[in-house]
Amino acid sequence: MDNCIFCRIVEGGIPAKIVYQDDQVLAFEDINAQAPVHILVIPKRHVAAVQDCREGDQALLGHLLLTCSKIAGMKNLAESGYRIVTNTGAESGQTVFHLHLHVLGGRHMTWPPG
Ligand code: IU
Repeated sequence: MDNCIFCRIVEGGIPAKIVYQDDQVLAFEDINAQAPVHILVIPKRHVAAVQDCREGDQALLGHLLLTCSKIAGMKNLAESGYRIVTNTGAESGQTVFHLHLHVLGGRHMTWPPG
């Protein structure tokens, strides 16, 4: 999508600190980190949010979650624990309307989130 900032990151038009990618997904450091580790995992194909996914996206959604787990391992978070978050819709706090999973770790997390 032309006006999507994460699509532009996928295309290389905007720089990002990429930590992992394959043919389907890209993972990069969040520019406004909320924890010592804060990585965004996105599909390379534009999908606005979870609610826009369909039956045919099952494998992609699973791959996104497994990529979060892979990144947690890369960042040595597997033992200490970490949080995976995806905001869906403006009321939830979603500000970029290209599906992304936040992987947050390296500090104690509280619950419930605000
Ligand atoms: P949200 O769940 O849609 O609110 O998360 C969007 C995230 O994207 C947020 O944490 C931003 O700091 C982050 N981000 C980024 O890493 N790079 C960008 O160019 C932009 C937003 I715009």
